[in-house]
Amino acid sequence: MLARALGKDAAPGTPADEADAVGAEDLAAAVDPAQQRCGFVAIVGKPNVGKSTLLNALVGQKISITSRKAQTTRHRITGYRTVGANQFVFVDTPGFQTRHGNALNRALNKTVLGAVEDVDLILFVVEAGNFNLADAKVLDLLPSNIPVVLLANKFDLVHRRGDLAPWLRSMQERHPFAEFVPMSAKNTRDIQRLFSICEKYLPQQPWMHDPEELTDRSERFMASEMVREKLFRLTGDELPYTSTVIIDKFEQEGQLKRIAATIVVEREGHKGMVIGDKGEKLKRIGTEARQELEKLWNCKVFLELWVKVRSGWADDDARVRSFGYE
Ligand SMILES: Nc1nc2c(ncn2[C@@H]2O[C@H](COP(=O)(O)OP(=O)(O)OP(=O)(O)O)[C@@H](O)[C@H]2O)c(=O)[nH]1
Ligand SMILES: [Mg+2]
Repeated sequence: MLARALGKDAAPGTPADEADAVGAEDLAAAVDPAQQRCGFVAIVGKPNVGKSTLLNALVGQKISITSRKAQTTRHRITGYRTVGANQFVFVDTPGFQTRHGNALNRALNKTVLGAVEDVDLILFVVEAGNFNLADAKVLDLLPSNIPVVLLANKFDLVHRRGDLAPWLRSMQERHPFAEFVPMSAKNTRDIQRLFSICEKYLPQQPWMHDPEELTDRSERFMASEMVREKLFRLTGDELPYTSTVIIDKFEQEGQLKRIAATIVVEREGHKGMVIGDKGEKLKRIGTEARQELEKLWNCKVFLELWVKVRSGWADDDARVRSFGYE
């Protein structure tokens, strides 16, 4: 189980010293199970609208990787947060792919469809003031029996805020949204406000997770994702879509985690781009991923990276599955 770092289990926005004073065990003991509420909140939208940034802010710790490039998230990633009597199970999803129909994109879209079934609330994320065909395709997928909140993210980038009123009215005609929330996933106050908007949709039922628990994802998964994030952030545009990361070794030696991972790319030319001049790029990817993992786990990490070419993996259903995509 990947546990929450100390001091992160209190209500969002609570100063760290107060957070420490209310430990997770106290919290669990203090809330009568008859009063507890617990439910699933799915975060969906087209690529790059800020879904994972939002998940991390809601969970209070970085568990889902983010980047300026589309197709960053490739899995359903669940993050937990308990605030007062309410336990939220947030579900981050890949951006819904409408461009290419290769095996990887089909797997990503299957993941999105699976994630919106049986949830209590859907946060449909768009960029404030924008709505195009890619957004419309996601909206079409949403089940009609689940409440949907329109989350107009990146509100900080909207210069003429007065223009948003007619846009919101036009959105009202597209779907019977339960609520409209213009906000920024990077703004703490907005995140706090979002908790109070979402809590009423949680059914009254005992919590499903220890309040200290953070995510359903394993440490191995986190390791491969952090490497992939650095690969996304530190390489050119063409590379991310055709590369993936697999973990070859994950060993615990006392307080040290020893990890070996392979970055899989599609072409020989891509290999050079990942390795860089005199291995500089690969070294930087490794260093930044290691630092991120040490912060997440609060322990020392030894990370060894390799690069391998597997032509056409993203077009090959069996290979896409073998690399851990649904
Ligand atoms: N200005 C601004 N940028 C934001 C906000 N939220 C997210 N971003 C940025 O938007 C980019 C995409 O964020 P992600 O969280 O990776 O987006 P995503 O929807 O998860 O993307 P995919 O996983 O590829 O579908 C990143 O560069 C974020 O820093 C926001 O509220 N304001
Ligand atoms: Mg994402």
